[in-house]
Amino acid sequence: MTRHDVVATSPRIRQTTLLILAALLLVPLVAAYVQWMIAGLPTLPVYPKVTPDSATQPFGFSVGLRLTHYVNLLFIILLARSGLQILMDHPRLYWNVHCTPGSEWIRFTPVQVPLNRLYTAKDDARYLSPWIGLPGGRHTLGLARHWHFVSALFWVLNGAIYIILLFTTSHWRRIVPTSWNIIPDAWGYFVHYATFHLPPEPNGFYQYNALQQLSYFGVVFILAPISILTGPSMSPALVNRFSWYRRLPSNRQVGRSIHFLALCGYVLFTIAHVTMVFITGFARNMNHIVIGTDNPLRFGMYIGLSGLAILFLLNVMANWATWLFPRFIQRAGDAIVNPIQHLLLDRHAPLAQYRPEDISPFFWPNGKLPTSELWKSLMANDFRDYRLKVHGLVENPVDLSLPELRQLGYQSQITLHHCIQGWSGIAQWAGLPMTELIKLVHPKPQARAVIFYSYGEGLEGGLYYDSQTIENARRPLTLLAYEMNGKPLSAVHGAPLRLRVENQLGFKMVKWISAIEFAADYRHVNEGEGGYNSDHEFFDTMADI
Ligand SMILES: Nc1nc2c(c(=O)[nH]1)N[C@H]1C(S)=C(S)[C@@H](COP(=O)(O)O)O[C@H]1N2
Ligand SMILES: [Mo]
Repeated sequence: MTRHDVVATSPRIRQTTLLILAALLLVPLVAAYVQWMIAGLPTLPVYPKVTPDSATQPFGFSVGLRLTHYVNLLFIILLARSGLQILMDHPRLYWNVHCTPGSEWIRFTPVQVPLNRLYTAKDDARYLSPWIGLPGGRHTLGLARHWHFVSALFWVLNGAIYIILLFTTSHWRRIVPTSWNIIPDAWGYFVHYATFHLPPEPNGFYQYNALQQLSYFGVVFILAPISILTGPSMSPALVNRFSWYRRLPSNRQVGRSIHFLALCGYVLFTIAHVTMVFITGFARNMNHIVIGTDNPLRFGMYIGLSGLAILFLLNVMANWATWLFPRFIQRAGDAIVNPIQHLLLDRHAPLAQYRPEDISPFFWPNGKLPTSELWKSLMANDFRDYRLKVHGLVENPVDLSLPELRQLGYQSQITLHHCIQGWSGIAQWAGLPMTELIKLVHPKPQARAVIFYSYGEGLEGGLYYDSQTIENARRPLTLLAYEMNGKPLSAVHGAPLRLRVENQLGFKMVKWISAIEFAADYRHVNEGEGGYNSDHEFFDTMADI
């Protein structure tokens, strides 16, 4: 960055947000100290000493609970690592849907966005060490997403098994509070811990202390559902169809920010949880959760530590496999996730439209401006010589000028754009609905894919392209746009013609379109994955989330 850059300045973390987050942690701490100094330590409930014979409540840890606890740890680690990798592709979090540079509440990059030269969202992506990120590196978001979605599915499945085990036995009583007394009791424990007074602990094999029970309950029944609900709030197919879902977290960026804060919640919980497991009798606690026995021998500890070593190895292998066999990871991810996307997301036509006052003041640009002489000379002449070539499996191949495209039909829409990297923006787009073009060219019945070719190159060279299913191409909001926010499309945003497919992520919306091909499938184009980013960056072939 040069000294003369005009930049959108923002602090690393916004002061109000920092104060709120700090207050959430500090207020209870200060309150605990004040109470201790004025009134002394609160009295704690007395938990009677229990043995297997005298127990009146469910106790112990069944094989199922111990296994789901372990599997949960595996997937939550994979989710956290791949999630951080995704975050670093647009290392800024916002409370507003427009993602205007400078308006973020936190950024994980030292870069201030320059406003006086072309700086794309791709330029803004950061490198992440493979020790933290899965798979690590820069521009590896596509592969991280495969890990994230597959892990999310297995994590939810594992969680469902755990919940079923909990409620089909009476073990739910161990973590679901049944009396409001839990709140003052938990506070009593908190005052003890916060002021470094270790209270006598009940044996966790039979009973948890109040604070312990409340935090387990919070993680399982509050934090996990928050993660599960905020994830899909980032799906264009879902929120551009069912606007009520988007309004739940108020907007995509609120959903994304909360999704991240939930991760912070798991990390804080894990630190506290592991610390307590250590200081309240490590060997006995490990026997409880690893082998299900209640004694102070070290057997469970050794097996448990080996289990952790296996988790570490699995993570190393995940990184290694991703760097060595990225195409395999992409195929496996698609094979597992695409049928679910198909079932839940892809069948719905997007509907959501916005009001003119919702239009974003700034719209992040992406991609590389075309460098070809052809495009430059077309541009210099205001695209008067531009011809859109439509060919392939059609009865009536055509070559259309911009005025001819205008005559074929006109539609204007104000919609929310979702970039795979995480940013969003609202803009008005106008142009020719794809359905009108389809009527004109008459695709043959074998035509299932519509491939859009660009004048521009992708990041690693070679022409950019992407494809749509013919179903998506026929949807009412699918548009060949030549206008943005009431003006002819600018060079940066795709002049003279770009695609809008509102149930898909931005990378499918080819800018600087040169030609459209109707085909049976997309296998014959370049690497055969359906688009430049799927060829080069292993992006999913379906982009509904
Ligand atoms: N030709 C071409 N089209 C492209 C891209 C590109 O790199 N080249 N990037 C895509 C991505 S990732 C996004 S998010 C949108 C961004 O559109 P915008 O630059 O108008 O915001 O364009 C899409 N179309
Ligand atoms: Mo994007």
